[in-house]
Amino acid sequence: MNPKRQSHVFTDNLNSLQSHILAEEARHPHAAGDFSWIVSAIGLGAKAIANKVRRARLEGVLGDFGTSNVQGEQQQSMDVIANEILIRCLGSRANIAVIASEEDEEPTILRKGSEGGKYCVLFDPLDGSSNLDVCGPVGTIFSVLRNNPDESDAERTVCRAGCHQVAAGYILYGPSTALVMTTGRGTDLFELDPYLGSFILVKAGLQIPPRHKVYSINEAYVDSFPKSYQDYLLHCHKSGYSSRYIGALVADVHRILMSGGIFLYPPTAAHPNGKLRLLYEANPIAMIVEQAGGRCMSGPCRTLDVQPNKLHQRVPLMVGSSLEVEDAMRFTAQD
Ligand code: P6P
Repeated sequence: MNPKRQSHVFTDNLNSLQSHILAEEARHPHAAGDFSWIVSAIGLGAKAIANKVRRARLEGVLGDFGTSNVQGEQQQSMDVIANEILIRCLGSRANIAVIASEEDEEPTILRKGSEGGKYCVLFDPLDGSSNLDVCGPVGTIFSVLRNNPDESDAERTVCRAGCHQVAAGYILYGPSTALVMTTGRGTDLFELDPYLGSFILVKAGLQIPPRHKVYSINEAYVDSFPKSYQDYLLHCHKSGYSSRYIGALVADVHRILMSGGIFLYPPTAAHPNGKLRLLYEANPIAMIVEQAGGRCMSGPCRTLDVQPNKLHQRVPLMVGSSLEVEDAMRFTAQD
């Protein structure tokens, strides 16, 4: 072959999110393509949200919406917009039974099991949205569970331990738009090619370095952390650690997924059970990180084993490189 020609022969194939999921489904003969429908809806919603995020200031949709969500937090206009986009994209998928959002007090029942509702999708439509006002990174986080057709109560249907998730992922709206997802067979990274309008697989089977001396925590609250966390931070200060904190969970976790390190949101005076929500923030992040060789704890428990009892339940979180989390647990395990 002409040597010049060879330089144009790609060493790896061009795989989109869609073709990657279809290939995954082909491994499971019983899969009926249902799952691809959900992933394509999430991918469509992510592209629509990315477009809105990048034009938010030009379209005058930054800042407060003027209402509070069920958490009592000021809703940003873009929280409401992103929430509506995801509901419109997911609502059209005939195999989704229940959707639940950080922005809505109750889950929404779209259809029963007997009407084809096979899955439940939970999401934080725009995590860290206050970063938008300063052109900072924000994200969407999603979790997919199987529907329980014998359970009539929507909240009980989605209040399942994170180990039952069939898929989880996030989209990071930063200098590029990255989508990270797992279906329980490793964690894969896709990047949105704005010219193709597709998420392109750029790395399958991400692995978090087991150790990296960077911790991520809001040290402004250190006086109200449990003493064990204060002792751990002193250990970090004396052991040559650096600190990074973006204030958007997806962005801080993505840094850890790419380079390693540890993120902590301990119990504080304002949030004695932790600030982050178990079902649509901690659980999907925990599945993603564990599938990439990391660890995720909520107090003394593995996050994915915590049994939820409320849709908007909060938990403390300690997530990242396996050896970094193990070091931190030596301080906090007795809490
Ligand atoms: P704090 C954003 O509001 C968020 O829910 C996460 O994305 C982020 O990690 C955390 O809260 C930041 O909280 O108290 O440090 O501002």
